[in-house]
Parts: sequence; structure tokens; C-alpha cells
Amino acid sequence: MIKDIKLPELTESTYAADVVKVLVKVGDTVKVDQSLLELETDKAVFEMPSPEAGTVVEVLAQKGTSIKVGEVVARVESAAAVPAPAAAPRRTAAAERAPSPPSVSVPQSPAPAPPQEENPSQAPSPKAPPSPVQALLPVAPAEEARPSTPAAPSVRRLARELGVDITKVAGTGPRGRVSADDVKIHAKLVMGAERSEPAGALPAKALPDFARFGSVRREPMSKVRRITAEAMAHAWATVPQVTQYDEADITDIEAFRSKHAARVEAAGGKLTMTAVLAKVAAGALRAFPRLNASVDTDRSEVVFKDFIHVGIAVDTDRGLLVPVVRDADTKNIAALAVEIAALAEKARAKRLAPEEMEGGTFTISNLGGIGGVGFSPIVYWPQVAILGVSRAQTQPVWREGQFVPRLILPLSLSYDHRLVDGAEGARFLRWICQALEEPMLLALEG
Ligand code: CAO
Repeated sequence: MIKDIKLPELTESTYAADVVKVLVKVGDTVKVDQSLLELETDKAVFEMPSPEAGTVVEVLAQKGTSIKVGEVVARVESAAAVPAPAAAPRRTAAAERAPSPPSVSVPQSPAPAPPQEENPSQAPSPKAPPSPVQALLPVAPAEEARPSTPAAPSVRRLARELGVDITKVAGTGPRGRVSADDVKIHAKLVMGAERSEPAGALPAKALPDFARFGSVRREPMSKVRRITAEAMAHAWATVPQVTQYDEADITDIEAFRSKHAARVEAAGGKLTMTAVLAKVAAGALRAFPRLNASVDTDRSEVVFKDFIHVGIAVDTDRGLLVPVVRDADTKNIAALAVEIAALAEKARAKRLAPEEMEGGTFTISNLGGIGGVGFSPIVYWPQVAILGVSRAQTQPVWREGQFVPRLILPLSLSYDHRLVDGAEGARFLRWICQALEEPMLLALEG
């Protein structure tokens, strides 16, 4: 039996994904959970596993296009196939209406419409078959007559609804094809910036002509880069933030870490300073719930969360990704070490699911493995605080009339000054430093 493989629901607020890579071709045998596509949303890069085992008979998803939740990405002849008469006309209909090559092994046609799901109630159109969603939506004929900006009718409609001039949107698909995400990002980045530019803000200035000074090369920003840019710009423009610096003497905790590293390694983790800090920060967030809250400016309310989900900034070759450890306060350091190692590995292998990056209430950014004496991380809105970790160094510390060598860890805490006062920020970071120096504080107050 031939089975349609559809893009499953991703998260509550994610309706589409861009196809970064197609990992199978017609004729391939696939197993359940074998990766079919590498996908990218505004939240993550991840691989889509096959829910079926069998032989790939059609690949509809194409690199560089955007696919919607529920859209058929491939068809697989089930391994335990019993010939199903109903499948035959379906394949024929699909083949007749297909506007683009059925297999990705064929070179990509210029700006093909993303493959759409079959809809029996709809007469097949050789131009652009509507998806079930599109079939319900009116399509403006005037827009169809504007071929200069390649985009699907649904994308044009979205642009119209958001008041976006689609001709001004930078398309990231093949030949500049504009996807729904391109429209949304344009609406947020460009138009949002126009609307919400704070009073007195400097207008965006045009770049100079760099070519006057030497040769230049331009390349489009990846989606992760664009989303990071958007998140950072939003946080920078909207969160009045302050950074507090402190230092913790981690000599004893480092000895503890070395002593027990093998036990955690046997459990599949690495007992790193990041895992220790996740535990300590979770304890601090329990003691200081305001640092785990969010600001709702529309309703003039503070949103306190009864859960502590700690995001861990991970440096990947695609850029910064922040997977989230759920309920970090309920887990011991060994469990946190195993989970953080697994999440970091998944982030780097592009296997993080979008929901694994959602819901964080606080973030830790450890740059100590690289070096540096201190930095000011940017609060990851809508969170209100982020912990920056720099490189621990052995330093001479004056104790009882003499200098002794101690391992000192520099820490920084950036916080949203609308919600957190300077004294509270300083106390919170001091609490973390003291808990690193006297771990019993965790048991006492965390
Ligand atoms: N001080 C001194 N050494 C440190 C350290 C610190 N603060 N943090 C880590 N190290 C050392 C570790 O001990 C380890 O050394 P060994 O290999 O000798 O044991 C080495 O650096 C590498 O650490 P790691 O990467 O294996 O583990 P980690 O938990 O320290 O870091 C992770 C994990 C995911 C946080 C890290 O790999 C990473 O991606 N960091 C970058 C985060 C980032 O990009 N932040 C910027 C975001 S924008 O604000």
C-alpha cells in the first residue's frame, strides 16, 4: 500500500518548515524513524523521521521550498504492502497534476510551486494545485497577475493580510521565491522596526558602497542567523538591561567534579561546569522567583512561572541554538549532565526538535571553554535574566595572611531592569557564587 508521508505538527505556533536537504530519493528503502528531510523553522534545524518503513515511490518536498504542516512530503510503498486498489488513482492523479519533477534526483526546476496535498474535491490544475488550506481561501486574481515576485498564492494572501508589499520581501527560496516565513520575518523585522522604533531612535542608514574600497562578496543570511538577529535586536531594543559581574571560588567544586567525573561518564554524560551551574541556577531561581518570571507590558503584570526550565546556549556550526532542560530544579547534577550532553549533541547534529527549544525561563551561556575574562550576555526575551560564564583561572587569593592558589570562575548576570532591581540582581548572583562555594546552601534554600 502506498502511504502519504505528511509533515507532522511541529509546535503550537509553527505551521511550516523550510526544506534544507532531502535525504532520500525514489527507489530508496527506508526504515521507521529514518531521516527523510532536514528541515528548518524559525526555532530549529531538525530532521524529519519516516513514520513508515518501505520503498520511496515519490518525493514531493524539494530543497529550498517551504512545506506546510499536513502537506505530503513523500510517498512510501509500505514494506508490509498489500496491494490497495484505492492507491492507484491517487498516484495517477498526483502524477498528472504534478507541476514539478516528482523526484529530487532531477535538477530543480526554477521556482516550482511547493508540492500540494491532493484534494479530491478540487479539479486538478496544472498550474498550482491548492492545498486543503489554500482551497478554503480566496485567491486574489490581481495578485496572480504579478509574476515578478515568485510566491505561492497563500503567501501572497498572507502578505496582503499583514500589509506587506511582497515585492519588497527578500525571498530565500530558489530564484528568490518568497515563503510564508520570509513574509513574516519581513513584517517583524522591517515593518515592526518601522512601527516600534523608539522615539529618538536613529533611522536605519544605508550601507556605504563597500566596492569602492575593494572587492566584496554577499551571501544570504541563514534562517538561524536571521532569527538570532531578530531576537537579539528585539531584546536589545525593548529590554532595558544591566549586567552584574561577580566571581566564585570553585576550587572545591572542581575537585568534586574531577572525583566524580567517571561515574557520570559511565551514565552517558560529562560532569561539566555547565551541569553544575544548571543545578545551582535552578536553586537560585527557586529562591528568587522574580528572576524566573516575565514582564507582560500590555497588561502591566508580572508572570510568575511555577516551573524552572533552563536554556543552555550551544555553539553550533549553524549558529547559536538554545535547547531547554525542563524542570531543572527537580533533577540532580548527574541527570542534568547527561541531559545537557544529549541536547548539545542533538543541537550540533541538527536533530533538535523545535519544542526542545521552547519554554525556557532562564538561560546559561558558558563561553569558558573558549576563554575570556567576562562578557555581557543579552537577555533572551521573554525571559528576564541570563547567566554568562567565562573562563575559570587559578589566581592568587589572600587568605589568612598569605596568598593561596584558588580556581576563580568569573560570572555575569544580565537582567531586565524593569522587573529586577540592581540589589536583587546582585543578591541573586551572589547566591549563585555562595552556592558554588558552599553547596549546602542549595539544600538549605534552593
Ligand atoms: N572555565 C574553564 N574551563 C571551562 C569552562 C569554564 N567556564 N567551561 C568549560 N570549560 C572546559 C571544560 O572543562 C572542558 O575541558 P576538558 O575537555 O578539559 O574537560 C572544555 O572547556 C570543553 O567543555 P565542554 O564544551 O565539553 O562542556 P561545557 O559544559 O563546558 O559546555 C556547552 C557545553 C554546550 C555550553 C558548550 O559546548 C558551548 O556550546 N558553549 C558556547 C555557548 C555560547 O555560544 N554562548 C554564547 C551565546 S550568546 O550570549
